[in-house]
Amino acid sequence: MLKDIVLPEVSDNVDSGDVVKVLVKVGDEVKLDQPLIELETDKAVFEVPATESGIIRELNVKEGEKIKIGQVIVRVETNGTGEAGTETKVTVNNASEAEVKPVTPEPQKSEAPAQLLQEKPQKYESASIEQHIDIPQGNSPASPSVRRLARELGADISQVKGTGPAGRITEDDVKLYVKGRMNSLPDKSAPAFAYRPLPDFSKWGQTRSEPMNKVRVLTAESMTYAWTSVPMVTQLDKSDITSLEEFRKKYSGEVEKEGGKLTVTSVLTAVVAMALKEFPQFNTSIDLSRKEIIYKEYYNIGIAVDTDRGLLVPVVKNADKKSITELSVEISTLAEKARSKKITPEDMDGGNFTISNLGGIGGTGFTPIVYSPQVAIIGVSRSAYEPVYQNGVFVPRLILPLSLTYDHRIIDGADAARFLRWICDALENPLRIFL
Ligand code: CAO
Repeated sequence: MLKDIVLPEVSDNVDSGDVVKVLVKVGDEVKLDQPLIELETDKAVFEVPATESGIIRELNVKEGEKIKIGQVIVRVETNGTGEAGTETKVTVNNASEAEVKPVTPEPQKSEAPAQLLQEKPQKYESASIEQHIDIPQGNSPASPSVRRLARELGADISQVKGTGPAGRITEDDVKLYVKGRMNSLPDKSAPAFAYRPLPDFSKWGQTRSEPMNKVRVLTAESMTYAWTSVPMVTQLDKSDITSLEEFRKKYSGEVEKEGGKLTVTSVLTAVVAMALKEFPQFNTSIDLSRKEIIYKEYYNIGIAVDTDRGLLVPVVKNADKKSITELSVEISTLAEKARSKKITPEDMDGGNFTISNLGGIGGTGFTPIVYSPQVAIIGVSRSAYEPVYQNGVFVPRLILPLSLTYDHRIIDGADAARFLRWICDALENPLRIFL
């Protein structure tokens, strides 16, 4: 038997809507509740479900057409059990709230058994809103099928620019967005950093080319990634390490007996581990895909080591649990392993924060690059005696220049200033470390 499926009452004050998409065709077998069309009204875009199951024999609507409540959408050939007869009212309250409510079915002259007529309203009561209606949210007006497509393709619909009427996102917009994403993925066969064609240098003189080693390629990739994706700021400060130098001289022999070298690097590693506990946002990573901050409750400090192959960054694991002697021994061991090519990937994994000490070489200051996904790095330059004005006179004090580069997406300038000052204070009062 042929039955009409009509556009049900949608909402108060809404008597018609535009067909955005027709989801079925003649000959399709549709099931009860299966979406037939997407309809757009002033209030929402939603799917209109089938109120009958059967085979579609007539399709009476077209995309772009305006249809009225009660207008026949399709005629279906049912199996004659007569599940029909229920008039469905789809209520759309506003753009953030919607519900599907049945109107109490009135017995029609159809042959529907009473039992089925009673079951049907329950079915609509329990149906989830998303099953039937997908309300445009925020700045991403899109129909349910477009949203579904975006979900299937793993695209974040809020990132897709709509080109349809009133900025509505179309299927093509989603496909174009996904295509763009695919094209912007790095070509695995090429280094993941941008390069431009070079001029022919031999025009100006003799040249020589040699392949970049693995360390150089990886350094170039990670530095380019960090430089181009992380908004960084560098905070500068100075620490008076005159007392620390006395401490270092006094105990360096003892540490040496244990196989380590007591330098500003090992003391700073202990201080940084403590500082990260005081300032947890420096011990994080950002997950932009989820808009989340990942706080780490372990304190692994990377130490930049200058090797003849290039820069390597072995990691002192759980630095907060180690004495300064242990840290000194471990840093000496890791630096030696890095320089003698014995370092393993595990030795370099899992760092949360990096220390780059160039002071052994020289320099009065530099701005290191954050080793993303870490969010901060501290640079150490060469300490030198400077005249410091104290109690009316200039006195010679050993001053250590420090530079803290941080990811400004997660760390504010004031926090960076406080963090670096905390470190400077701790170095100025080495006994504080043992409190
Ligand atoms: N100011 C003054 N002197 C310093 C100093 C500083 N900031 N840091 C170290 N020194 C001194 C040490 O006390 C030591 O002096 P002595 O030989 O008289 O005892 C000497 O410089 C050499 O120290 P070191 O290099 O053997 O030991 P360290 O713990 O200071 O450093 C390491 C270890 C691995 C960090 C260092 O060897 C290294 O490789 N530094 C380069 C890091 C780098 O390349 N960074 C740039 C990365 S790009 O951002």
